[in-house]
Amino acid sequence: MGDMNKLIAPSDTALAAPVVERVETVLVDLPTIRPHKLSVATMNGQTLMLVRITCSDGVTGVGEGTTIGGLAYGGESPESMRLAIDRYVAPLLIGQDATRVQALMARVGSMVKENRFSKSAVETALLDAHGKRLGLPVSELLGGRRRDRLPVAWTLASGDTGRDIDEAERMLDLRRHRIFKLKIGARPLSDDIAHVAAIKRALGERGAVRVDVNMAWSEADAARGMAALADAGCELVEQPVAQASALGRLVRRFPLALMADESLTGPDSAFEIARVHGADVFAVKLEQSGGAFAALRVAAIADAAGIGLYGGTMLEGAVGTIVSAHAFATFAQLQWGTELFGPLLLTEEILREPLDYSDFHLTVPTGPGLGIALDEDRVAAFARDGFDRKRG
Ligand code: MUC
Ligand code: MG
Repeated sequence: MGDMNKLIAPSDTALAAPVVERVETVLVDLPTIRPHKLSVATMNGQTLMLVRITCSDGVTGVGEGTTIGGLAYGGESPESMRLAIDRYVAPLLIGQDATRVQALMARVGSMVKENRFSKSAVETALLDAHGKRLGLPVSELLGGRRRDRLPVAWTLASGDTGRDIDEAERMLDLRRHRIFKLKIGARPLSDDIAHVAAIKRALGERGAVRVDVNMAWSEADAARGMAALADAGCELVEQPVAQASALGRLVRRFPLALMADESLTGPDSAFEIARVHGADVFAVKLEQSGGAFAALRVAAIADAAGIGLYGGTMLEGAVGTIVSAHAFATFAQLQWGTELFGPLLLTEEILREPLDYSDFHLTVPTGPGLGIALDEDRVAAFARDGFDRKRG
């Protein structure tokens, strides 16, 4: 009888769910392969804010937050993410059931407003840990993958037309990218149009050309610019203006697609844009959405509204890129491919096994969790201070 009781009533320890034990953050500064020029900033490097979560069952998970040009792109910076997580998010996680990722993120959401990038990083670490615990890739935790490989665009942003053409030719030769996104908006409109037209002329049918203005144009500039871009053979313009209402007035007036990026800040804004059909395409970004689950909701809204989908990037390193890949692999539609090239813009490899970019695609890892392993020595070599630093 005693033995029987043991079988049906295992010890408390065996029943107890693993809890979050430790949350650590680190800033990792990595150089870019060349200056990356956007209308909002010129990047010579990227800072990865990495978060590592250790659970009571010994499982760890890693997440990442990045921004573009510090605070030039949005309201969070790598430093502010670290502070938000160390000071406000970590105490909400410690001691909580690590297997209930959505419930845990809802708890964080109720106590921490905004800070979508920080939340995305933390959610990634929880998903990585839980996937490892269950022996499942993150894509399976997000509903199940529909594809194993994702088309990846490359961004031409050297600031020089000839150099951009050479770079595009190299990418075509390598069979790494055949979709090119050009960063424009910093120069006079006519210079930008000449730049785009020259690149499209050089590539012809071998490469698709799209542009990202990062909100730099007025509505009047955008109307002139979009007409000229369409004539130059550009197939899509991303966020030419800041206001979502102006996007809505520009959409479908010109024979090229209009994509929302900065205006998309999660499911609420996605619903608002979809309600007025204010874009042809959504650039879904996990960080901007507030995490992978929120990004799935943005994608579902787009699907319901007949809006196309594109897998965007915040120029993340390997960790942020791969959680995005897991999420995009589950999307019902991914009509415009992705731009998950972030790790390729960095000079340094921080993974034990590099990601597989080949034949114009990124392969989504199949191992448990994110399916990648950090090279801790490389991370330590580029860390401003280590994961294990003591803070006052
Ligand atoms: C953005 O605005 O889309 C994506 C590619 C790139 O070069 O910058 C990012 C940000
Ligand atoms: Mg953009």
